[in-house]
Amino acid sequence: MNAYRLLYPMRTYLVVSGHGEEANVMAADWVTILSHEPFMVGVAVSPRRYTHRLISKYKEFVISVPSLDMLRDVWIAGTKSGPSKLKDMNITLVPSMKTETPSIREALANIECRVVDARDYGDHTWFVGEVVGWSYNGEAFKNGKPNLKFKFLAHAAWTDFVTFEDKIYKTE
Ligand code: FMN
Repeated sequence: MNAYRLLYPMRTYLVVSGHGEEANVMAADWVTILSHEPFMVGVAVSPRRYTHRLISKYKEFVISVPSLDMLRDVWIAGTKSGPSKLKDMNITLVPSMKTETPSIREALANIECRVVDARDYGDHTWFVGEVVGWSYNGEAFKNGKPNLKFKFLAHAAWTDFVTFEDKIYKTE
């Protein structure tokens, strides 16, 4: 068993890179918030990914938040390589607010990033993005928090995905 699975379940995201004919989408679990002000996020991308080439070239990426309803597309994004996979997917790429890299209309949110740092750690590159724009489904993020009815996606093991129970446990 891969020891990194001890950190699972993890959320699964889509990373959009490139634009026009070169636009590409891959699945990524290894995504995190790094700073609130300014808002910065990081994603670990293997140099073997087509996405790595596109982020390195354009210095931008968009983190899209899929729902369980997008699982088929997430799986294609995470198992096929290069922009040709988009013709097998049911997503619509739409212009972003601030980046040339497009957003995904069907996603619950799109977080537009400009690369401010890229550093290799072992077999992945850690791309740090400053968030320059975002868009989201207002029903999926009502009253400033995620609405769990929208089935936010998480990853348990290679082919196994889960979503959150629609129940809130309060601390007080
Ligand atoms: N690859 C990474 O480099 N980083 C990740 O965080 C990552 N997470 C993944 C999560 C899931 C659920 C799946 C299915 C795959 C993940 N991958 C990750 C693998 C890439 O998504 C996969 O190699 C993809 O085919 C790369 O596409 P590309 O070559 O078009 O960029």
